[in-house]
Parts: sequence; structure tokens; C-alpha cells
Amino acid sequence: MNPIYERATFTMSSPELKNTPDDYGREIAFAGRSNAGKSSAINTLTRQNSLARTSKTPGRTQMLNFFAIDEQRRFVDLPGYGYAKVPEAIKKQWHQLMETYLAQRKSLCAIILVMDVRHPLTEFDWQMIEWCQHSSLSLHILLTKADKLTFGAAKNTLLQVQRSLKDVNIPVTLQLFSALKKTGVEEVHQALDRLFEPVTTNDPAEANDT
Ligand SMILES: Nc1nc2c(ncn2[C@@H]2O[C@H](COP(=O)(O)OP(=O)(O)OP(=O)(O)O)[C@@H](O)[C@H]2O)c(=O)[nH]1
Ligand SMILES: [Mg+2]
Repeated sequence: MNPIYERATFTMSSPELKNTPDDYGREIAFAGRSNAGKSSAINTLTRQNSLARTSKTPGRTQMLNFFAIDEQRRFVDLPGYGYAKVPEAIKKQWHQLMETYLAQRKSLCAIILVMDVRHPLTEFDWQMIEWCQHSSLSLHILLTKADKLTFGAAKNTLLQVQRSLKDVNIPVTLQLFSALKKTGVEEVHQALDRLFEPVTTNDPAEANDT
């Protein structure tokens, strides 16, 4: 267990990019379909039961939720997508918020794309992958709820997804994960360590010192 992630604390929720934590340091955002298991993954990775709010009701997280790891590093729990019952107006809002956030957030260095291992690569997941390519973001994919399949079946899905992503032109890594059984945690921590490096400062206040 990497102890730095256990220190994560909730900072704020915001329905828009304005009024969010200052855009410096390094930020990694968790994206994925509603109910895929983003918030559960954040809780498992930080070894905190209720840091991010989880729910059996899809569409629970409608805001950008910020968590500070230290002065320089943050996690963001992004609103889930692809839930059919969400009204059209909310879908449009989500689209706009995601597009703005992914294109404009300077400290954003990588996306953790969380997909249910039983339903990977939906149309919306591809949209997210395209946005990541457009913004040259690194991608680490969690095929979560791996506890719902036999190891063989989950491994097969992993290989299939890997093959489907061969033409993606940004760095992509992927793995199996289970928030319930806490499997794959060490591998995610290593990916996070790698994606957060180098911890550089683009704080305008400090840049002005030079
Ligand atoms: N079996 C199993 N269930 C899981 C796992 N991860 C999450 N769940 C369950 O899946 C449901 C949704 O989990 P959340 O973490 O709230 O999903 P989310 O992606 O944050 O959903 P939104 O906030 O709606 O976008 C909850 O009932 C979780 O308990 C897992 O690894 N295994
Ligand atoms: Mg959530």
C-alpha cells in the first residue's frame, strides 16, 4: 500500500470549472459510465470507506469532485455518463462540462477510465478516449468488478480490450480491478505514481519568482 494515497481528503464539489481548486500541480481524473465503479475505486485506492460517495443509483455523481492528496496532487471524481434515464438537458450539460474540463484543465495529466469488465468500450467510453487523444492525455483503464467474472473470462476481456485499443495514439495501460475484493490495488498505485510524475509546479505565483 502506498501511504500517500491514504492521505487523500475531500476538497470540494463543483458543477462547473469555475470555482474549482487552483489549476496547478498534477491532477488525475476518474471517468466512466454511471455505476461503473469510479467512486468505489477511489475509496479502495485511498483505503477510505466513504471518501467518494457511492450509490446503487446510477447518475449519483453529477459534479466534479476534488480530492487533495498533497499540495501538488489531486484526484477528481467525474460525473458518470451513459445512463439512459438522465434527461436530455443534463446530458448536454455533462457533455459541455467534460469537453471544457478535458480541454482546459492544465494540471490534468491523466485519465483513469473505469469500465465494468462485463460491459467495456461503450460508445461513451470511446468518446472519452477520443477526447483524451485530442488533449494528449495518458490513459489508464480499470476493468473493474472483476469479481463478477471468473479469472479466465476477465483475462479474456482484458486481452480483447487491449487489442481494440491498438490504434489509440496516446499512452494507454490497462488492468483488472475489484473494489469489492480489493484486487489490482498495487498495480493502480504504481500506475498513479508513474502518471503523477514529474511533480512540477506550474503555479503562476512561483513562476513569477524566476
Ligand atoms: N461487485 C462489485 N461491485 C462494485 C465494485 N465497484 C463498485 N461496485 C458497486 O457498483 C455500484 C456503483 O458504484 P459507484 O462507485 O457508486 O459507481 P460510479 O461509477 O461512481 O457511479 P456514478 O457516480 O453514478 O457515476 C455500487 O453499488 C458499488 O457497490 C466492484 O469492484 N465489485
Ligand atoms: Mg460516483
